[in-house]
Amino acid sequence: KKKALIAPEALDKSTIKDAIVRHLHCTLGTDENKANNHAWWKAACAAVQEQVLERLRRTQKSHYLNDTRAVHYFSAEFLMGRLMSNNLHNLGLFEVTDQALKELGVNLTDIMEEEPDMALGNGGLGRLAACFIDSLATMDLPAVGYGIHYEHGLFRQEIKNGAQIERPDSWRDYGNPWEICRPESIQEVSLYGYVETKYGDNGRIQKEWHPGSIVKGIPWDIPIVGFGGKTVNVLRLWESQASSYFNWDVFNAGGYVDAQSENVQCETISKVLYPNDETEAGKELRLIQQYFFCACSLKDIIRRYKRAHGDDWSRFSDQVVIQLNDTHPAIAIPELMRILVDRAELDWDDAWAICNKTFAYTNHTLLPEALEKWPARMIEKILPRHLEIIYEINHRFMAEVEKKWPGDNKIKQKLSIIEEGNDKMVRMGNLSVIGAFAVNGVAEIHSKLVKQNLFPEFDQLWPNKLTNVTNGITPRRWLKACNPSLSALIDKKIGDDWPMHLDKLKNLEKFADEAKFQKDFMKIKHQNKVAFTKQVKALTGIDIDPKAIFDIQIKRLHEYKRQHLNLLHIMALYRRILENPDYDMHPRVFIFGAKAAPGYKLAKDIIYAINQVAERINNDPRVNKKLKVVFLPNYRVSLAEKMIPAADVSEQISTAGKEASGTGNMKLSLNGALTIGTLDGANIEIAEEVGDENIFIFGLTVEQVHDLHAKGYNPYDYYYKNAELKAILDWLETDYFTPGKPGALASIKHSLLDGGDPYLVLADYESYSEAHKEVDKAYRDSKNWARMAILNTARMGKFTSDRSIADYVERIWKLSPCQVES
Ligand code: 26Y
Repeated sequence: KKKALIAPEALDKSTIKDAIVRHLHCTLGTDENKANNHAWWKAACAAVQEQVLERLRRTQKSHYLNDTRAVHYFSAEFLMGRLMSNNLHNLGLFEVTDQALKELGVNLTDIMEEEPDMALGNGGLGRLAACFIDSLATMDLPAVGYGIHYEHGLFRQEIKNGAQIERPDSWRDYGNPWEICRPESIQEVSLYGYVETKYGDNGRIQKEWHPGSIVKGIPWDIPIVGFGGKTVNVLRLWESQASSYFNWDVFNAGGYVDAQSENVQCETISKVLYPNDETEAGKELRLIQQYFFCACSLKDIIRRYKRAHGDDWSRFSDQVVIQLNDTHPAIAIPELMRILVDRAELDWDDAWAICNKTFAYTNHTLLPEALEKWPARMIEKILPRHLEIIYEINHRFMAEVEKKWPGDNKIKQKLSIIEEGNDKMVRMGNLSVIGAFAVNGVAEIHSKLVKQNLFPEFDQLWPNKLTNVTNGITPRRWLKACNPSLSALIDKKIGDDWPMHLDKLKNLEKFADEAKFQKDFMKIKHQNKVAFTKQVKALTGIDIDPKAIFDIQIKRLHEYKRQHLNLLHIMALYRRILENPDYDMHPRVFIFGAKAAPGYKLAKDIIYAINQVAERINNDPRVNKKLKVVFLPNYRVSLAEKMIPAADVSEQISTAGKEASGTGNMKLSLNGALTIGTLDGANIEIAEEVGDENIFIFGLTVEQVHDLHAKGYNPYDYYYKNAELKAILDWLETDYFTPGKPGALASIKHSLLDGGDPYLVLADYESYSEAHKEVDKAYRDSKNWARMAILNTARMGKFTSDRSIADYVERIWKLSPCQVES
């Protein structure tokens, strides 16, 4: 008889101890005396994974028996970070495992450091996908995440002489204890070749794609444990491999080595994550990556659907909804059409109706350089049938446009999936809007701009298609797990159900003025800062004072995010102190974490500038009682988890209208950091929630940015008007920060003056500098600062990813939870 699943609360210390030791012996083949931290970590993971897999099995059985409708989250990126702490917390096994390991003479915090980050994403979009699948499982919603099993995730960043160096990331070198290979679900995907047109006996034109190459997709499943441990969904990631039979001929003809080189090509598909975000490079391999994972995932979905419904397609869109995380998986739209029309032999209109009820699309950016466009010729070469289908979709859509706007060729040109020109381009954004039944932006302001500026005509054509779902973050990882002391304090004050119902943090408001609570809250912040100070020392050798204000900017490096605005202000403070040693300010440590896309020259120059300015300031005894600058190398999820609990100030300073939402802003505020920020993205909604008196807003609004550009922006106006600003910019051209290398930082100045300052750094400088004076003043009123910090934490309830998911469910997915029997 099968042993019943042990409820997590019934798993006691000795059971866990036994399981860990058993895995140390039987899975790792070592023993307590020989095991190092890495072996202990693996054994502990295996013990946890046992619990996870039993719950996964039950979840899958429940979903199958209930024939549930499910959401399929298609994303080229999942930035998962580490899983151990998260899984332990979500299973409710953290404390007891900590105790069990203690008795074995092992420290849980130490062994968790052995886990490499799963960095299969660039930044916000990838981390959002990770938070969303956490919430989906937590809310007992049937969901599958689909993506790519990159062999190398986002590069590891090293800083050498101030400059970024990229090193390969190898997250699986010593095996990943969480993933399960599923050879029984391997799929095959076609590429290249040509299309044959045939005439069937019913007079119908039939298209047959004769592929030039076939690739195998091997699924690796990562269990996603919901909080409370009832539902365990999966993240299914596809690894590419050469299809063995396809190369058979070459093989027999004595082409063993040739066959191998073809293998290598197939296997490169899932080799590496493209480290660009926001700038599309138009690389063929990237398009192949996108098609590869979409085609594998669709086949997987259809196999599962057919198991329950056979060849009856009429219920497909009742059972399946596919969310496209940006346009990266948009090729799934013509792929589903191909399957329905060419394979299942449905009429075009019936097939299109199914497609149009299946796909929904999330837009994450308005920046023109991030909107994906593929050369039609490239699609034709790799996916010849898909290009035909895209043309057909477009042809029929153009007829609709003609009906709505007769004779208006301008509008047709604008809405067409095809951008005409010497090199025809396929606009994936337009394809997505046309193929999806719902399109959403990721914050109120962003969704408004998507409607007004990006897709206004689509909004007129389909007034209910475009909508908003404001982003969120999982409070399990971003408060409970990363900030255990603050979590314990909150538990004590308001009970421990806030991780599931983040609105309950509101109950902290009434303690915001209570001296004792303020003291407890700020004491935890201080302890977190002390702990972080040690990390900084270990990672950089820099000493920082935990009594200083920790002012943190963590995000990808981009001109529009304006790390250089932060830098200019740091230089201004430096200069003010040099000019007046008594310059009145509370000591401040500016801390950065940021990776630049390897080909983004100016972004790398800004990293270099931050490091050079830091070097000079940190070694200048004249200012060191007041000012330090730290650039932490290799910013990633696990580093964010250490930085965020230690932050006093959160820098969210993008040019208004450019940051779609931001999610780091939510994490920092949730952990009691005060935001200095522009009225951009989710900052606006954060300000609405926390109240204007608990946030430092500065700079031009979206409208003012628009007006300034319209009337003609001249950065030199600001340069000549503001003596301090001019002095700082000129300083960049000297060799003060780069001894012996004058001009090494000049590219920043040039981009801001002759380059036209596209992100209005100079226009916002003065307002930013004034806002920082307010921050400084506010910090010195420590009681009021404590109150503001508490109110930030208390009022972040809206930004749980559970609320985002609830919005998606209600507005787009129409899903119901499925209780898993325990
Ligand atoms: C086309 C390719 C080069 C590309 C690859 C990655 C383009 C964009 C990206 C990633 C974009 C991204 O991370 N966007 C961010 O999404 C977050 C989640 O919605 C937002 O909070 C954030 O404002 C936005 O910049």
